[in-house]
Amino acid sequence: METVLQAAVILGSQQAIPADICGEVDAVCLSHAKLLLGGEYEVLIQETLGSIDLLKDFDVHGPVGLYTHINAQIAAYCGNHPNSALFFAVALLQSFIQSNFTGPAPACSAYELLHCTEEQRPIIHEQCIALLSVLGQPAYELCDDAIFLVLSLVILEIISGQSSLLDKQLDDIPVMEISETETSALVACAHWWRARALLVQLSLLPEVSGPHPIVASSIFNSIGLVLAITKELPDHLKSDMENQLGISFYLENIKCSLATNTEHLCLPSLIKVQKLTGLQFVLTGAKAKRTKYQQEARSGLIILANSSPMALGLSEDSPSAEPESFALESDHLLDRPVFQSIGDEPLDQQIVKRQKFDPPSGLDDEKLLPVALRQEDIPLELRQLDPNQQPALADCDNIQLLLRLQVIRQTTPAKNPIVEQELHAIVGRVLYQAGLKNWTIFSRALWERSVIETTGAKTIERGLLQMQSLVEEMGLKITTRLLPKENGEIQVKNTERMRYIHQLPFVPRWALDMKLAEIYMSLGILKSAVEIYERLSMVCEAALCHAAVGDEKTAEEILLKRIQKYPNDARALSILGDIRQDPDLWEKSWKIGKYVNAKNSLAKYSYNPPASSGQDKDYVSCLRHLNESLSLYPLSFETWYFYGCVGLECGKMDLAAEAFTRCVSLDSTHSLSWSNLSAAFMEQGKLKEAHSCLSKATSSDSPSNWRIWDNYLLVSLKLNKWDDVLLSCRRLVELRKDKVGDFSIDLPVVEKLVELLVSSDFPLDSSKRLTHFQSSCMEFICETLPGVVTSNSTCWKLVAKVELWRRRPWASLDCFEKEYRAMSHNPDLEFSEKVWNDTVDACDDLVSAYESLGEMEGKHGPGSLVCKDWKYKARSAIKALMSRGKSNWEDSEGWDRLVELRSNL
Ligand SMILES: *[C@@H]1O[C@H](CO)[C@@H](O)[C@H](O)[C@H]1NC(C)=O
Ligand SMILES: *[C@@H]1O[C@H](CO)[C@@H](O)[C@H](O)[C@H]1NC(C)=O
Ligand SMILES: *[C@@H]1O[C@H](CO)[C@@H](O)[C@H](O)[C@H]1NC(C)=O
Ligand SMILES: CC(=O)N[C@H]1CO[C@H](CO)[C@@H](O)[C@@H]1O
Ligand SMILES: CC(=O)N[C@H]1CO[C@H](CO)[C@@H](O)[C@@H]1O
Ligand SMILES: CC(=O)N[C@H]1CO[C@H](CO)[C@@H](O)[C@@H]1O
Repeated sequence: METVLQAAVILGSQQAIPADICGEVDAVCLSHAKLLLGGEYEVLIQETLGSIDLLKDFDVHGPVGLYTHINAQIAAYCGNHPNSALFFAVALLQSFIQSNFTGPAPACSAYELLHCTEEQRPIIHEQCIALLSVLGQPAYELCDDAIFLVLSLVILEIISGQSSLLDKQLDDIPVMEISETETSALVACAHWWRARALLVQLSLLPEVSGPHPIVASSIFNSIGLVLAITKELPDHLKSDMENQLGISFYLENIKCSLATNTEHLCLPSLIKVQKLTGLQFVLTGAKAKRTKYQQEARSGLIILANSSPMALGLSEDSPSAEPESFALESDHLLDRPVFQSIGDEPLDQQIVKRQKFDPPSGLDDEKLLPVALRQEDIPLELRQLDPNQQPALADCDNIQLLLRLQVIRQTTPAKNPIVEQELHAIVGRVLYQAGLKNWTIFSRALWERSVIETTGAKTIERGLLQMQSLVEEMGLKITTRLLPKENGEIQVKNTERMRYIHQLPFVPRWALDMKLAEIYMSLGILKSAVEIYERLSMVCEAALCHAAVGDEKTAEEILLKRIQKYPNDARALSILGDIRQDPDLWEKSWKIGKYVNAKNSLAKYSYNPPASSGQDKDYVSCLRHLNESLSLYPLSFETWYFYGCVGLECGKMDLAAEAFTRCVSLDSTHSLSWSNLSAAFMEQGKLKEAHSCLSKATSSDSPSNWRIWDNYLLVSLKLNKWDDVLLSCRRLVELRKDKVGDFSIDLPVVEKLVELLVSSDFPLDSSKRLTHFQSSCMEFICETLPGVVTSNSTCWKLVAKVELWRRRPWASLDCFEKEYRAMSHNPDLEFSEKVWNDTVDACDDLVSAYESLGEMEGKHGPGSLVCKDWKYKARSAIKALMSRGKSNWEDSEGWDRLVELRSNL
């Protein structure tokens, strides 16, 4: 029965505890669950600490000593009271999040609750930071109450029965096995919370690294997790809980992919969660006036969206303190567009292209952003919405939209104006909706909006202003109000601020500041950026700022100071190595902290040593470094890609194939990886595999890369896959026709295609249809080709051949006429005997064509002829050519041929 409580706590929803359950569950558990859901973490922590004296007899023995001590003190409690221990861990984690992510600041600090002495505090804090550090990267030192996160992680490791990631014995990356039937609900809940806690820990690191992302994502990839919990629920609650937990699970799965930089894996989960909540939405064009001052409506984008009644039913009980309603229009900060005519604005071609629309109509909802090109493509329910007064969305649907926004941002190149417009449309849908605003969702949407605005030249100032005031607001030093006002007595409660914190990407308070600093940097405002980094004690980032503007000296100085004070900061060492290009520093960084980027830098150095080092390119060391880096952190797409390219380059095809296979499993839309993978397969003689990779490559993210199509052509040719040969020919002509003219055609291939086509039967009987190959080959040869190749006689002959096969002798004759015309207009005719010879050939061809085709049945059916006066036309062609060649070629062999032709007629 306690499972009901655990599930409710995972959902963060009071509603999820049925009223009639009170008599059936342990009273302590129930009261703990209520404390958690009421945001009273401190009370729960204090109560639990009453029964375990955590830091009793604690003597300082370094980080591992602290870990061992805590572990020993708490293990028995976890064994005897697993439910309470889990609630305790949750309270610790939530309390940590409240202090560092959401606020408001809790009334007393962790050390007060733990009764630490003044002398103990800084030492314990330092040791906790060391425990939370990962592969040479220190966790963020200024975070508050780090001990809470450590405690929480320890307890969760114990309950879920997993080996610890805190005491750094990382030989094998543990793989999670969660099974619907074998795993108990309690352990499943502990896994779930542990994954959340690991993501919190990751957000304290400058770069994603280590086994933590792998453990967290293996938990969020086990769908058994939800079923392991629900199997222990009373029957009447099962299906409803399964649905709610499922929604949360997929949202968190997406959040986890985003946090671990594996955002390309998000789409399937986004689709699943959309199906679960029944969200309907679509992006379409609209006319809109953006500001009060704008006279004319311009075309823009809008998201139309609607939640299902079921999802709306899931939204929380009404918030205890209603945020005061406030004017979104508050002038220059938040002007809101007014929409007119929806769906009949032509969408920008680029948006259409980005979506890679195959059929020109209809709605494909398995995309990140389903697009409706025309009004009739918009689902009926959405078409009926008032675009300026769209209904409130369920919270889970707002979150989905914000997650999609993040996925789009992380998977598209920065500063693409089309993408910015799409993101604007998403944020707009979340911000401008009827009804009350949820603090977390609304403040996140405001933040996203200011991030987008800082990327546009026109809106950058406004964006910065918004961003600054949001940052101050989160620090509770308010100047310009953006968020709902917290009137003295009615504060936004911590529970409301904490709601959905595990579904939305984590943005710790300092991350807001960091983003601001990043934007200052991108604008070249070095001073403000450095100021922020210094205030946040982010020495490496400050150094990188200096280095970025060419001031290596200052960068080195501050790094050296840092290393002097913290000799174990492997990241600082490695960054100093990057600035000095000094392999010794990287080696040292690897030795003391196994900092993965140090290995990557070493690999780059071996691959491309500077001339001054006197060393040669060293593939063996390069591959060795990359191998070691990847063994510790196998989620890095860039590292696998580099590994694969080096492998290809030095002929290690097995290695390259493995590397690029990993690349495409991390990002299945990366066409260069597919193409390189196929290259490795080709070398291994695996033609079929190579072909299927290329077929993936051609349908992925850069369909306009002609090299890939060229390779596809070659492989398809070898495998006699004529449909694909044809397809690649067509694409190649399209891609290259503007650039290299006639040379975009591979004639021998076209010849093969023609041979194949004319050896098949042309359906005479009108009831028989052309095969796909026949019709598209015909179109290519008879329509595309003549458009790009105008003066190549071989080519014209091929077209003529196909026209004849199609029983269109008149069109065939046309080809010969065009060929001859093109050749005889060559200005070199007078000077070059080669051209003269070729033109005589063309004339010969034309005359034979007149002879053989002229008397056939013409295009107007029985009684008509292809060319009634063919003899006359043939003669005049010969005559015209002779008159042009008279002065120069009268005694050439070509001339004699013309004379002969004339007399034969
Ligand atoms: C690194 O090399 C070892 C030994 O050759 C091999 O077993 C392992 O698979 C390699 N690791 C990677 C990530 O390629
Ligand atoms: C036609 O093009 C092919 C291939 O591009 C070339 O080999 C051939 O010489 C060309 N013929 C003429 C007459 O230009
Ligand atoms: C033109 O054709 C004749 C034979 O028909 C040949 O002897 C002559 O070398 C050719 N000239 C050139 C430049 O190809
Ligand atoms: C670095 C940082 O922003 N730390 C903050 C964590 O949260 C506490 C209280 O909520 C703030 O006082 C700290 O400044
Ligand atoms: C947790 C919370 O505050 N939920 C609220 C979010 O906003 C909707 C209205 O838009 C309220 O009904 C929820 O109670
Ligand atoms: C054979 C092949 O396609 N190699 C490519 C692999 O990827 C690198 C980097 O993008 C290209 O430069 C190679 O041409």
